[in-house]
Amino acid sequence: AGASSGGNSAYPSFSSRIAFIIVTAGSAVGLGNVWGFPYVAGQNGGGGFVLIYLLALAFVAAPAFMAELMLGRMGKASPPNALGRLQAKAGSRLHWPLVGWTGLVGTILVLSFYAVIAGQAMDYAIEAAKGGFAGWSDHEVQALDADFKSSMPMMALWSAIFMGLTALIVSFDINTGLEKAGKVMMPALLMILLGMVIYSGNTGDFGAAVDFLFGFHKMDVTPRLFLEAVGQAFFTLGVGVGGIMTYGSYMGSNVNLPRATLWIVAMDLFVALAAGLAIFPLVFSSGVSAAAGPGLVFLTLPLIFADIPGGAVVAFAFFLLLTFAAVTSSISLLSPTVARLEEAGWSRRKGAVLMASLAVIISLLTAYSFAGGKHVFPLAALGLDGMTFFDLIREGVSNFILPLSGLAYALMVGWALSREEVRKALPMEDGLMFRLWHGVIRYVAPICITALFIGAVAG
Ligand code: TYR
Repeated sequence: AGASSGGNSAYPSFSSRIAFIIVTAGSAVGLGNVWGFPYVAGQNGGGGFVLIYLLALAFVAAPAFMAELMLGRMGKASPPNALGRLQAKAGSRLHWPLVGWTGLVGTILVLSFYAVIAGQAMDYAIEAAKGGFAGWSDHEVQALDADFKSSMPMMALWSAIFMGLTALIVSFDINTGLEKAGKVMMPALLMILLGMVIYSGNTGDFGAAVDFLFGFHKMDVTPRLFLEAVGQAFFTLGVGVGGIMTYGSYMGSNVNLPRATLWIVAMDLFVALAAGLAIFPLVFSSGVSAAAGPGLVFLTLPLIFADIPGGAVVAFAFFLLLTFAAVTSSISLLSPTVARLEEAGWSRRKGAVLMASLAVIISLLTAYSFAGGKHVFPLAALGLDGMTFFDLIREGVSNFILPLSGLAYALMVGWALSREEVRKALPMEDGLMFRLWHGVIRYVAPICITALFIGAVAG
């Protein structure tokens, strides 16, 4: 059973349009939205960064996301094989499957740090359930974070638990595993998030949060800022590693692809902004720094939960939200390699266990980066001064693998496949919307991504 390498009718498919949208939105909505967006926006000064991020989302990442879904639905196989088929169709001599293989490596790299951070979220959810952070001092909150991050066995254990859960869900067929998980966790996540925004709006400084995220502030516009904004836009949608292509391959021909894309991008953006509006009002009313960095949700939020009314409940809800967001994304990250192994005759269960174990082993590099503190720079010898393995993996994936794959997708869809073929695959009428998107995929996205890299190298 399951996927064979032929594009036959036995190829699995999500059971309905809504199931497809929920599961794929679950993939997009992840740690990148709730943990990543607030801290990256915070570090980069708010408003201006958010504006560039929105532009990058609209003109580069979302059109590329649509292209990736389309490639998946056209290719109906794991990313390397789907792209191999499309290469043949386009009669191209370039090696398209290479982009698929790079993506597969990317999925495991993302999982390797996802597992540690999701593990910390799970650990904190348990801490919150035991009575929250009520009355904790600055020192105690820092000690909790430091305890977690200094203990390799603890991080490895949580990483294994998180990946075990992920592998369990992925080992079922897609309608039982991926779909059920999405249908339970996504609505729960949205409810908890809305509850938090309302709570923060009443308890914290909502005006300051809105001004920070959407107001205009003087800031330095550097190539680095663009790279971060574009990287965040790609990461948040999950474009570029083949998770989306794999979900696209399970998308029925009855799904309106452009409309589904709009829904998913809108939901992803909504969650990122809502996470910002849940976190920053509390940050500003408590006087902690918005630029706290990756520790924002673990170092800063518990301090705030420590002295607000109902803090324990809010804390538990928040870390549960973070965990759900992570799981609905990690199952998408594990799917492409498992699909590829299925094509090689493996069972889903065996494939899921093998790839999850690999992710756990590589996650030790992230754990080591945390345990060694910020001051261990094992890569200095390579000229990557000031970077840990975690930094290297996170930035390497979001700022390089994702945009470069996005560029490859844009060139495949915009230039190598024929315009008619692409239009019929979506399908879209030959109207303004299609022309706009096709123009963006053909010119705007490739030019922006290329300019970005030139800027990053030169700057
Ligand atoms: N989009 C997810 C996030 O924002 C990360 C992710 C990346 C998920 C690629 C899936 C995927 O295939 O956290």
